Amino acid sequence: MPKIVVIGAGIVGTSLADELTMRGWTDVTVVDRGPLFATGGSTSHAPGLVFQTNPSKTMTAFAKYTVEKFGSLQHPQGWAFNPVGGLELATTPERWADLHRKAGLAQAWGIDGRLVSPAECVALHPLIDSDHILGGFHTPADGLAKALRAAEAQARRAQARGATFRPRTEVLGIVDNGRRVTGVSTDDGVIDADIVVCAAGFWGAQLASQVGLVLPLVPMAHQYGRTGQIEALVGRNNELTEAGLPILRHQDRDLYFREHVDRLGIGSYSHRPMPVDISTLSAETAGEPMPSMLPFTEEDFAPAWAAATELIPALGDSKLDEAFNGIFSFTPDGFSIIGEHRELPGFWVAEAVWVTHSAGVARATAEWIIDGTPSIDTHECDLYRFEEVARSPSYIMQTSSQAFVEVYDVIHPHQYRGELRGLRTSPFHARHIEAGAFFYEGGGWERPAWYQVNDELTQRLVADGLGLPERDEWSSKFWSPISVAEARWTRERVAMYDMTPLTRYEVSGPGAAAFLQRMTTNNVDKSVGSVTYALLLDETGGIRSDLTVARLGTETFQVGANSPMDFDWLSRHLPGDVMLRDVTGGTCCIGVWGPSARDVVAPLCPDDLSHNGFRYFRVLRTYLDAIPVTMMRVSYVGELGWEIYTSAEYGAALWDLLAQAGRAHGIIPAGRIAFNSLRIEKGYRSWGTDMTAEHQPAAAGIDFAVRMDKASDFVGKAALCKAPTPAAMLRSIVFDDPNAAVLGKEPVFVDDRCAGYVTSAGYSATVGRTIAYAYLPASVTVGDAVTVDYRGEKFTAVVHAEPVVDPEMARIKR
Ligand code: FAD
Ligand code: THG
Repeated sequence: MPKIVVIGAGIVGTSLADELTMRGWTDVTVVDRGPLFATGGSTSHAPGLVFQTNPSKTMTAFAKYTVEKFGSLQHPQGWAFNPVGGLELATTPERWADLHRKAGLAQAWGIDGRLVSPAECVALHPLIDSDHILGGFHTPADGLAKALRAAEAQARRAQARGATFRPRTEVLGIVDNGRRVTGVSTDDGVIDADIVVCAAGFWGAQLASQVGLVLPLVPMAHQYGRTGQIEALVGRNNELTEAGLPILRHQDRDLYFREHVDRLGIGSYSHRPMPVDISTLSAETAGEPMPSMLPFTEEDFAPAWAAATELIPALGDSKLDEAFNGIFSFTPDGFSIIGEHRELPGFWVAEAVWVTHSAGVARATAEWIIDGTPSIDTHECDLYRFEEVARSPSYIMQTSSQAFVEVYDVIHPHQYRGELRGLRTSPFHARHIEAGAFFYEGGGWERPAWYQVNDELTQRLVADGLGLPERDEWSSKFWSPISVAEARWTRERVAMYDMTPLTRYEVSGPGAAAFLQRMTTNNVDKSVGSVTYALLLDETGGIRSDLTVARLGTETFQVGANSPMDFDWLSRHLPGDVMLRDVTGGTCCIGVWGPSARDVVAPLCPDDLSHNGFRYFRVLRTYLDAIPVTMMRVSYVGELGWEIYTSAEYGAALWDLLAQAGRAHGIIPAGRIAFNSLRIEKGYRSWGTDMTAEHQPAAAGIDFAVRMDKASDFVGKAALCKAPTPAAMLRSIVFDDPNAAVLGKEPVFVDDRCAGYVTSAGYSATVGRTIAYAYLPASVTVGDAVTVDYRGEKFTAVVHAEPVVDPEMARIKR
């Protein structure tokens, strides 16, 4: 049995010890610098509010498990979880609308919740003044975690199964043998281990840096205080129950509240971000009760107090009598960080985890360590999700500070970061700006969403009487009707798309073909010049990614991928005779697509670009005018045309060449929104939303890319052999109302029962309706009617045969 050392006996370390030993891995030693169980880490003073609903399905699942598990824990002093319910308030129309969206999220992810009137808010929580309240969202199963009791109860169970806890033992370093981790060195000697899990809370980044790992987290101070006795609370609770009123969020003023018997606890995010420099921390916290507590800075709390007394007049002239600036981790995207160090096998991290998500994260980590794959999709929390730029200290600090500022803000699903822009630009960037591009940001890249120059086409659409959808304010954000004109123009004429941010790798060497055969589901060992659409599966058959594999030479492939996690996954399996190189940055790509694409490109090319001269899903190295290019006859938008790659220095010339040659054919630049709507029309999935490791190919409707009969074995094949037919399937639904718009994650109802959720959506210029993908029970089939709840509004839609546009492939194959 492997020997495991867990660094940190906070809520994460203790929960992990429980989850590991529960699965029979009982040789677990948990080491903490502090005493047990009030170690002095963040867990020691977490007020323990657990609001389960989160835009992320995964985070919600983590929280659900925490509620379930903590609810069943036994502790001699009393409850570990008190389901007092949760109440989020709206005092602005924007928040009230957003709570409607949140109610939809809760339904989609299976959390019980209800929107309530101001009067009901007061009935639920009599201390609040309903004057400014527009309504609330009540979730009866949310509540309070007693983090220290939960930690201790889980630790005791682990101990009973054989785990050891070593308090007052500080880990000074990680020990390895040059190949993998072999233990930790402490102030009390070396402890041997086959596996070390860093669950050291906000100190984790420092420990991980010792083994060359960047953990993008920032320790940040956050203010919490308790009032003196509040008259109105006297007699409501006793020391045992502690609280009875729902935990409360007043997000418009960045506040939350809970009861502590007859006093009120108030947490505030309304202050400036207060990142903590860990190297000076021990000096600053000297004299404080805990190393994770900084002295309270009263001036930062002033606006919070004013807002609190306004909401809760019963606070009257009481004041905070115990308050502190507590420290915990923020990350650039708000997600936790879980995974194993690629270069130092055996070293794992489970970091930046709230009490709320702790049991879920611990379970996923234990499954990952023991079974090799977590049972739910965890890509949002993957240690290797970060682009290289996102691991720079400056990026980590700025984005994590922004995450703090925005923690309670109303965040639009398409909202893109405002800071740190312009980091990665394609060689066409100057042209985009000239054309009036509105940029989205993704992976550090500037990505045109639409181009203002195309507004003229929008006017033409209107003049032709084709109409444009009338979107509400929310769905019009980060959106433009110009995108509809761009999409339409792509189907009717020709457009060029900047595909530079599409991640691509060169895979080469004597073992390249065999390697890709083993890693992917399709047969990629075909002739030089072939392109194959294939999937990366994990060992359980879950979809890790979808790729295009282009064979450039006998031993050279170009792989079109989705995220840094693909690079990580391929790297972990890489044999010695194969080289893997990310070539995204040094190259660029323009997609030229539309019925006139051949007319634009063929005259520039010495090779035969006719339908039979350059067939669909083939790749060719050639020239366009004087520029060396690699052309791939592939189209994610579902039109005739090519992805045209060249190295970065030729990029600007290539853009100008195509724009010039295309002028006679009416070529336009087109952006991401048009791109997305066209690929949805065509039935193409986007990894990360329409499919994740939670789905097998059959559920996602892409089993055509799996060759169960290919000669070589591939990762995930064994699991697919045993797989039952999927209970839920990805379907295309088409809305009835031409003005209906959804953005993703909305609940979908069949016969008035929530049966699934939307994954992605786009307005189809071709059918004049919004088309969305949704996971629905397998029994729901083409022609069935469904209803989607969009921020409280019900839209009807019908399940449509796929793809909605061009099922005969006539547009592409011509
Ligand atoms: P910790 O509890 O910090 O545990 C890490 C442990 O590692 C510590 O015990 C530390 O001593 C040990 N350690 C570190 N380095 C070493 C080393 N080198 N050697 C040995 N041991 C080491 N979350 C919620 O879900 N709901 C809330 O309402 C909530 N409110 C909060 C309010 C405040 C004021 C604060 C500060 C946090 C709040 N949080 C809340 C966040 C939550 O407290 C933390 O995210 C969570 O407790 C982190 O747990 P952890 O086990 O990762 O870290
Ligand atoms: N271009 C390239 N690589 C990529 C993408 C891309 N890799 C990541 C992602 N996008 C992969 N997604 C798809 C999805 C569908 C198709 C291509 C890439 C596609 N599918 C054909 C179909 O389903 O009709 C495949 C037909 C076949 O298997 O022959 O074209 O955009 N370079």
